[in-house]
Amino acid sequence: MPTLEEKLAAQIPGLREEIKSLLKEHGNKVISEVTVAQAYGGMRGVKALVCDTSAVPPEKGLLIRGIPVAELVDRLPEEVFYLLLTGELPDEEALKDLLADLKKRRKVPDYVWKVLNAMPKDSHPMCMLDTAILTMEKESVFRKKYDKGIPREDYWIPALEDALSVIARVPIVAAGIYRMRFGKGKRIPSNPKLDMGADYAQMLGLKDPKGEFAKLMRLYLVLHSDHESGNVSAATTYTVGSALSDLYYALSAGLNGLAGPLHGLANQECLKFVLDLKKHFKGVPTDEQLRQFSWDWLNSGKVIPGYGHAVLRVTDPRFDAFLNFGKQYCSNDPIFQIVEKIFDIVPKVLMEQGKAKDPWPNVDAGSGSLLYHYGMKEFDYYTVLFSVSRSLGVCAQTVIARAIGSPIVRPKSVTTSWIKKFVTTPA
Ligand code: HAX
Repeated sequence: MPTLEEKLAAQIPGLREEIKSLLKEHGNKVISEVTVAQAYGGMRGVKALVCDTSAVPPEKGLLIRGIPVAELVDRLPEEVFYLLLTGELPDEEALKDLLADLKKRRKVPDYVWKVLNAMPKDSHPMCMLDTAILTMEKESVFRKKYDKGIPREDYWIPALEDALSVIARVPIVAAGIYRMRFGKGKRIPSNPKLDMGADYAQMLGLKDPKGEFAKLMRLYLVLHSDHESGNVSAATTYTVGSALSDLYYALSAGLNGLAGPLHGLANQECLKFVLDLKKHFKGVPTDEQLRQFSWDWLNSGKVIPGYGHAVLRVTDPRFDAFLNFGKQYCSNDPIFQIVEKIFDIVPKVLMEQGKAKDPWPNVDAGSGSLLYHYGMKEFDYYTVLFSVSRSLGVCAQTVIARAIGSPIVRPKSVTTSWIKKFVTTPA
């Protein structure tokens, strides 16, 4: 049975060959054009990146290596990481190997805790996480090998080393931040008997008598793991990595992007919206009350958090997965009931308003209510959970980028006066 590294070593030459011949035969084919609106508009819709780990067809939502995410909801995050990297789900033995390898790497250097302890007590947990990851940069095997002059075709090997170590360490750091930042008491050590999701859940230290929170953590880590490579966190990780900055630099940078309210931070804003509703109406609002509240919210110039997406044009299947979890485990919780009601009413309001291209819920619309249900009430922490999961996808993407020798990212910018001249010059 080949190890993960051996498996990749066997796949990579074929992948390189495939890309080489595509470039040789079709390198000049145009796959996208850029309009003036797109140049000013966040490059929305411009096809200028290649991502093989996952795809997001607007009418289907997330496919990980071609598999709809709805079919992966009962898998372990480790299985999904293997899938992201290799394109195949691991068999029993490969999974056993990967679990054992990751468990061996569950060690966070002591200096990380010292740095975190020295930070202001009111630092945002995302700032703490990104600082901790960056602080560990000196552990990078990639940088050490690069400094020694490793050949370019072997870059992916130390990148894989870094990826595995990062993935093993990030949940420990993230759980430590939760306990430290929110006064939850001493850190809880990692339990080598547990898989990543269950271990993360127990290190957070929330009561979980029925093991439901551990299940939620596994699901959470699977659902947020990857979403193509054009989103802010993945594109940033990719860009920084393309300069051959190692994974600690690249991941920390990418997760800084996840900390923004239009990206990962939206999940905390969503729950705030739900709780505001509950407070305002002293419980679950009626349909009409919610409709009016949503209109007032929109008319005051705010966006409805958790709704809309830059790519999707259907209900996010990741939202569906959280909704199904909620229906199974916490259907009596009024907070969850409000999430269900918002799903009934808000898309109609957004369609009536006619601005949002996608009136449907995205991944963030429901997850916070589930976390709240299990006692995680510190909104500021929610994006850290997202980050632990997103690390799986962007680490896999980075290994592949090094394997196929992705060059430094360097698109061309133009000035507004260049555009003015261009659009007024007769063709
Ligand atoms: N509520 C109100 N208005 C919305 C809206 C919403 N949920 N979603 C989009 N719109 C508005 C936009 O603000 C924009 O208005 P202006 O023309 O006045 O600027 C218009 O509809 C067109 O926007 P769009 O093309 O449909 O959306 P974008 O691709 O520009 O933006 C966003 C996509 C996700 C940022 C956007 O839908 C939004 O702000 N949603 C709410 C925040 C949110 O849920 N973010 C999480 C996204 C998922 C994610 O990445 N998680 O990490």
